Amino acid sequence: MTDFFANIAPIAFEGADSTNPLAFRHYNPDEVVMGKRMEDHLRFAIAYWHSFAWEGGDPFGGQTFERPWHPQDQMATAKIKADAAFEMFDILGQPYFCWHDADIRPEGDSFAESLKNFEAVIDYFGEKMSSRDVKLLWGTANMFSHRRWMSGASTNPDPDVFAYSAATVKTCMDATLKLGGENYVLWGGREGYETLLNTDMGRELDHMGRFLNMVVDYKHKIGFTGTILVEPKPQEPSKHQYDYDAATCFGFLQKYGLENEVKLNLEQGHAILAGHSFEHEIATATALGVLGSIDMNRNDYQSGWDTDQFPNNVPEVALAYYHILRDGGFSTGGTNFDAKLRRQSLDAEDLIAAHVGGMDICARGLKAAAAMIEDGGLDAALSERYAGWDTDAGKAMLNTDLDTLFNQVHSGSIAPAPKSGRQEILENYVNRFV
Ligand code: 3MF
Ligand code: MG
Repeated sequence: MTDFFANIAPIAFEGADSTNPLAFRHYNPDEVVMGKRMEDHLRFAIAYWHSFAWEGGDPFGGQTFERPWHPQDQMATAKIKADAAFEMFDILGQPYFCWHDADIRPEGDSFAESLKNFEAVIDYFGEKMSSRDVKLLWGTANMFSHRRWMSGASTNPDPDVFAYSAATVKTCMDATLKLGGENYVLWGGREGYETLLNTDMGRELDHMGRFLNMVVDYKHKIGFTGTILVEPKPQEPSKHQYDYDAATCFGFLQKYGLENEVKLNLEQGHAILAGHSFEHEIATATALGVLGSIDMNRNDYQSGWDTDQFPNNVPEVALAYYHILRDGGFSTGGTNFDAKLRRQSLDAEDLIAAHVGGMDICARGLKAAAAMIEDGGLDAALSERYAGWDTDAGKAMLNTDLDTLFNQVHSGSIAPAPKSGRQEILENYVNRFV
């Protein structure tokens, strides 16, 4: 037991009129939305990475937070960190959490010592999970912080780092399986380059494709039935990352024969960095059949950095869940908060309030998305806009050739008549629900 959250009671649903800052006003886990409990739709996860491992630093200044689990380079404090994390899970009642290996264990002096530390913490998690409902959404390896990864993990010019990456991912997949994790994530922050002057891009892409095939082979070998997820991001920390966005990732998966084995973990902030909206990335993944899970943390539209803020924009969140629900909702995936406090938000209460607010915004977005689907206005507008393709003439156009279409157009039997896209009317429609 720690006393970090000592004065904070478990968060309850109090309804939309509540003025209690530490209550849910929209997230009511048992409320049924489109035939399913809200908790089962949203599948919230808390990320160890930002909520417990990050210490409040930015490029201009170091640690601002003082936590009972600092300094984080010892096994004793790793356990205190785990105690505090599970205390927060008890307070928030979210169904999942997730980690990088480096978030949860101190780095050792050797691979074997790091692994020993990691396995001890995984066992400690296992004990804590056995007396609670909280589950593991995904595990992942941090292959971007330590200096060994500075030139990449699987794309490193040094084959020894490729081997070290393989060994690291094996241990993280083993731990994910041991804790009953439902997905395994790979995010390639250093899988990219700073300058093409020293980079053989074709070779690096082939190595990354081979590496991901080894990951998939290992998944089958150990009987891991969860989903392997790749998380796109265009840049930061690398100047250019190979997993740029959803479409780029799909092309990569296809080239290396993995499009039926690997899905995507999409993050709102990464979508913004790539010059897309979150719903663009989700709609791309659903169109290509590779939507896996989401990181629901937004970027600041002015700073241009990956600021990883908790969500607070209902219309944006509603449109994201609209596309997720239209795809049938999550299967193994969920809504992870890969989000951090602002570095001036020092208190335990800030950490709880941030998650409460994020969960509530998502619940409002989900309800708005479900209401739009149940009303059917956007679907009806789509059906009307594409109605021509449901006619016999429309269907025939996809099964003919340029000459035939030329003759029809040239003879005047086909003559396009532009119709309104009705964008403002549809934006006003969405506004009724958010
Ligand atoms: C970076 C991220 C990553 C991933 C993930 C797996 C370090 O911008 O979003 O966080 O979400 O946690 O490494
Ligand atoms: Mg992320």
